[in-house]
Amino acid sequence: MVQKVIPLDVISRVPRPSPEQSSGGCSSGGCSSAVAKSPDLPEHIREKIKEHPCYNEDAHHFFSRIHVAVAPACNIQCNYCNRKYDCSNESRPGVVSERLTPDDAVRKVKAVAAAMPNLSVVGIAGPGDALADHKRTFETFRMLRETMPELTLCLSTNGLALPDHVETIRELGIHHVTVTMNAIDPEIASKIYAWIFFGHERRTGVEASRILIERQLQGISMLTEAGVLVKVNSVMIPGVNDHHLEEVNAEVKRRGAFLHNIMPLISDPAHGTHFGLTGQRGPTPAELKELQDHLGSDAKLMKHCRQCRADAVGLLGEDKGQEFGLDLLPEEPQVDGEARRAYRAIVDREREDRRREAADAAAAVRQYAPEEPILVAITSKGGGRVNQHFGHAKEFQIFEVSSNGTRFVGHRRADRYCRGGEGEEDVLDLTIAALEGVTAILTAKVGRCPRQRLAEAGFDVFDDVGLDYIETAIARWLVERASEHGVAVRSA
Ligand code: CLF
Ligand code: SF4
Repeated sequence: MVQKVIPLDVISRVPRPSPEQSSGGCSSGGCSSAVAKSPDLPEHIREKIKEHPCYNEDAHHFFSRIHVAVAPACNIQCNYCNRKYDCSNESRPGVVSERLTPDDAVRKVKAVAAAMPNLSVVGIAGPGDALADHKRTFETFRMLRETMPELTLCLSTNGLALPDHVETIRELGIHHVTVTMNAIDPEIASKIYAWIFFGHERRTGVEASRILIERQLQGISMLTEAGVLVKVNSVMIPGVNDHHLEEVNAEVKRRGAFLHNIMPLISDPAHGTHFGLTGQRGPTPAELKELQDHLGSDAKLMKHCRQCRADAVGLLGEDKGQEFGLDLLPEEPQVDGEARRAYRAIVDREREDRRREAADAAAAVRQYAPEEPILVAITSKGGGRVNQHFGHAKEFQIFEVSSNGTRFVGHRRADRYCRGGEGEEDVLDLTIAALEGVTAILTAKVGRCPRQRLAEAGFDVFDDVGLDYIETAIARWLVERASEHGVAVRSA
């Protein structure tokens, strides 16, 4: 019963014609990751990232990942982590609901693949370090490789043990490895790490940081030489390493890293971390964007990371983990290969369709967008479309729009405004604050009350988008704005 399991709510829409103004002309003004879209990307790498939601921004609209929490131990102590919480490398702080044995992990992956044909990647990202107890990690990957070879395997590590395991990573066909690296200067790193456990002893201070950095850099070089795609995650910590991340970016690129993901420090005293308890703040969205803009388009930056939990399930930004607790899983989940193939065929058509519409939309953007960039917030539950109601959004995708084109620049978290049919006014205040600097909100639908409050706060709210692709919706809004407000039309 293919139709029952394909997540049509993600990819379906109300068909409507393109606006007359947006047809004709062509540009690369689409919103996908610049790295994934590079024409220089060899075909075998393009194939490796086609369905990886983290390595390819375009893929994250369509494909899901599951993290299996089989790795509770850690061999270092980061000042932004409390062991009672998820690994901050790859997750937002919050307890992992269940720690899994390798057998449990395989059963859970099968159950998720049976229910979600868009599942493409299995990651091990904690809740500790995936290589601190490498046996559990590799046993899980080995069993998955045998039982579900179509899934992409992905590993995340702090890098301390990495050089010892590159050969096994290569043997197991793990093509994607993330190394969290916050500094290449041991003095700076010593402000981020309390200790490391190496050579059968605990080490601290600059010496510990020097060892960690050497091992991280060595591991990155070994992986890239072995043909593994490496993503480097760095936590941006204002006043500690923010001005140093440009050097980190240059060094990891020199060693062949495919992507660099700069994530904001999450620092809440309630999480009990060293940074949280000592008042170290995280960067604002504007500070993060300023750094990303400063690094420029050659920096190979990932901008769509959601800092997910170590037991996350689903599209990036959503978490269906609660639906797949061990006690809810069938003993023998049956994966429907036909449903998986059918979903991919639909996605191929959708991607082609979106590419075409984005090219049309780019002409309208060139014509109607202001020269100075503005920020537009989108509500989406996947498929690259504006297909989520404002009241259901827990995050907004942010696009920068100017006469030069449209580009994805990140996301802002919010809380759900609509609860049980009622709007939460306090939540709306927080959302308004989170969307600071944004000009317009494009959404599938918004109620009368929140629309009014948002308008009073200065946002242009537009919900006449008919579940359009994001690029088309932005073009439609620009055209509408031009006709309503008499914005000057520039020649294309
Ligand atoms: Fe997981 Fe990480 Fe693999 Fe992705 S997450 S192990 S690379 S499959 Fe992705 Fe989550 Fe960001 Fe990580 S959004 S925290 S970058
Ligand atoms: Fe925590 Fe991960 Fe750092 Fe270990 S590597 S201390 S689990 S954030």
